[in-house]
Amino acid sequence: NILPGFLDIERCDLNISTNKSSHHTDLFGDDILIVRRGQNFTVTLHLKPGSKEFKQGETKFTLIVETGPLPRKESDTKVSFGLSDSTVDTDWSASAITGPSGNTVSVSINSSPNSPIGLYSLTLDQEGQKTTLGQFVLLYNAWCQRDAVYMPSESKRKEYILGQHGVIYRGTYKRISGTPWNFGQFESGILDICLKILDVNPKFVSDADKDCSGRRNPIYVTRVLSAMINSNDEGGVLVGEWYDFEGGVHPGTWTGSGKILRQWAKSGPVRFGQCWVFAAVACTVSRALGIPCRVVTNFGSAHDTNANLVIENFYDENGEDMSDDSIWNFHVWVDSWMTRPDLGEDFDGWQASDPTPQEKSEGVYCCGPAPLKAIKEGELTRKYDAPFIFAEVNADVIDKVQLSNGRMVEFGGSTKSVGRFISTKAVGRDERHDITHQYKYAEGTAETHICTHTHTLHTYYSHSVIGPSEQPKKNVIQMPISMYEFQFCVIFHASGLSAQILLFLNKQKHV
Ligand SMILES: [Ca+2]
Ligand SMILES: [Ca+2]
Ligand SMILES: [Ca+2]
Repeated sequence: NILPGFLDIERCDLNISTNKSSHHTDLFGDDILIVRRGQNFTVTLHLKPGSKEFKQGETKFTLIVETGPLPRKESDTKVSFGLSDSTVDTDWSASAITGPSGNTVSVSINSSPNSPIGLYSLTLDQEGQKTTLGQFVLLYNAWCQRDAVYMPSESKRKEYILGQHGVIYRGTYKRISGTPWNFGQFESGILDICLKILDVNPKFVSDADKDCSGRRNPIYVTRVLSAMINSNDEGGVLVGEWYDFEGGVHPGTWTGSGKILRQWAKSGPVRFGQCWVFAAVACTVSRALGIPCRVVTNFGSAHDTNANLVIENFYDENGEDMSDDSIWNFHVWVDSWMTRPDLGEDFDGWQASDPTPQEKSEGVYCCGPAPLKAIKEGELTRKYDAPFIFAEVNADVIDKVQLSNGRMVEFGGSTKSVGRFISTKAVGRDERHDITHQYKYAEGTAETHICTHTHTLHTYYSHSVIGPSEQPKKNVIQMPISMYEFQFCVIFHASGLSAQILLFLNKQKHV
């Protein structure tokens, strides 16, 4: 019941199909408006007979968009904006013209390229008289230059956001085999389940306002997903199992993500997953939400259990393996594409995150996102979990035997066996694309020596000789590598490595 003198709206047409096709969301099977942020979409208001006419430049109204259970202006989860002559690219804005038939108004709306993603309601406000226009889902926009996930190549966007068919590499480095995977991110109902994953994450449960506001940031959402795809801690999507598959499905029998996500939404954690299943489901959810994502396989992948960046194989005198550290034939995770304003533009681009539950990070089974550039350069203080991922692709291996008198004797090792043939599906083709060089310098080159030294120093400094309690290890890793490049290479080839380096560092600290 609109008072005279205001627009009396019979219905609002969200122009779902035309908006979806211009926002690259037409592949979604859902009959709901799905748009990407930082880009215009148009809705049509149909006025009741006898309504006041819309006159451009004269008629005024405000639009209100709201997301989450506690929409707040301060959190950018509630935004009100009036009509302008034209929309702007940088913020929520709207303009309107009279439609061709006279009793319609065509309203063009632009969202902020930094808005939280999620389900929104759209309301029209005429001096406090509110009319609900409808709902829409807002996603990240790799086509928008102002968006943190902007990806300049159309062929890459087609692969990493719109691609539903994947190839996942497994096996050993000597015999790599690719298996097809159906990501299914556009299957009807999947987007809704992806939003549900965000809505049951513990950060949302404990502070919904902060969590919804945080959804503007793909770094935040990627980290949440790396926790939510495994069932540890919070009842996330998949239960990991490597030995006994009683009461569930062998991880090797899955061929796509859709069935897994639907089963989780219906009845909770799905039994069972292993690394490639966790990664493939994470890729589905990331692509559905609009974050460019790829599944990555690392052969000879280290699992460093004590964060010393070295894989120590301990044996007793009878040859029994006593190690906690391990090296997998292969391990699978995901890379997601985004800027890193928290770290600086040197770290923009691919970010590794790993949803397989291996080690806790900040008290939760999650890992990443860590910039590939930080992993390659050995910048291991960069958030999140760079040391763990560095070790997966570039840990040194040391073989030791414990003698009956308790003494440890080193008898072998390798600096080259961990992290080989890092693989993902090629863009637009069913071929293996080797991305090892994006994670590490070629084994044996000078750059590797520098990186290796960064972590070798860290290792000895924090664990073997001095001990972390006496000297904070960050003093070491924060040293600019370039300043010591030459000295490191010299020492590397000398004997008595650890003692000499420590001596050198101690001198430096007192300069
Ligand atoms: Ca979890
Ligand atoms: Ca270790
Ligand atoms: Ca190496």
